[in-house]
Amino acid sequence: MSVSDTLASPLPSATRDLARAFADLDRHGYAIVEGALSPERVAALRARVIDQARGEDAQGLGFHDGKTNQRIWMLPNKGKIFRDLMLDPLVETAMTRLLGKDFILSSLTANIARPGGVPMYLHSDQGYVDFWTPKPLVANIAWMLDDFTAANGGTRLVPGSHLNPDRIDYALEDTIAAEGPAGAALIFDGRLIHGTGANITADQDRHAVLSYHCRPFVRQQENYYLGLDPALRETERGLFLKRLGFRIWAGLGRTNEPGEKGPLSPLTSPLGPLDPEGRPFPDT
Ligand SMILES: O=C(O)CCC(=O)C(=O)O
Repeated sequence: MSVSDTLASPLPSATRDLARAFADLDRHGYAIVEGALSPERVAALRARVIDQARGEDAQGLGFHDGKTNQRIWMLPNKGKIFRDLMLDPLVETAMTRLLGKDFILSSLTANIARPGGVPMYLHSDQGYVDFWTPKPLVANIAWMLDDFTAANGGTRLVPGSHLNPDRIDYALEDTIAAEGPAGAALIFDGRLIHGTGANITADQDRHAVLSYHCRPFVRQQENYYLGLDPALRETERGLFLKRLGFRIWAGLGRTNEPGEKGPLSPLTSPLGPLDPEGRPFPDT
């Protein structure tokens, strides 16, 4: 498939047909899956995002991009509703297809694009890799918690740019807005050029949760080894811990435990320097 093939076929629109969505992903680098979230789930997630955003501002900890937009980081710590979203069957299916079955979470964040927000710089989510890769190393799902429109900051993207090995600079004029109804999931290849759109409405905030994933040898955007609430390490599901990367994969991520099977635990007393008889050796 080439960039010209992409340009020759109609651009993706919202679909409930997963086979079509995956064909859109291959050809255009993105797909819009309609009805990925029920209206009840959209309402519950949206309400939590709004409350959390206000709560973080109230504590003076809100993370703001520019004057208006707000990002909420580390959602795995911020409610079971987000941890359940992380393990949604659509995530499992789409990310396995794009990144292989051992994909891990890179970050789980909310992004609120508010009126007056300027367009985010155009980038690919694997832009820190300074060469093109024939397969994606990372991939993203933007869960639409409002209708996404060109006016309210629907994600701008350059269709087919995932297939362009020449890492050219794209301009806003090269982009289109991803549009879809609340509850849709915008799935995109990590090589696709994109960015949050400008919200030019008078009064419509655009809410999204972004489930960003990577292959298991890529450094994650959020550092769960340091940042995850330690209580969750004790109580959460095995799959949750696997998706955060708390397992040995292909020999990577070892501590001192030999096994490759289950999630690793933090070392409470790491093995230190020993003398030949196995006694502690002074660490001076
Ligand atoms: O919120 C959006 O529309 C896209 C955000 C984005 O581009 C990103 O997080 O990399």
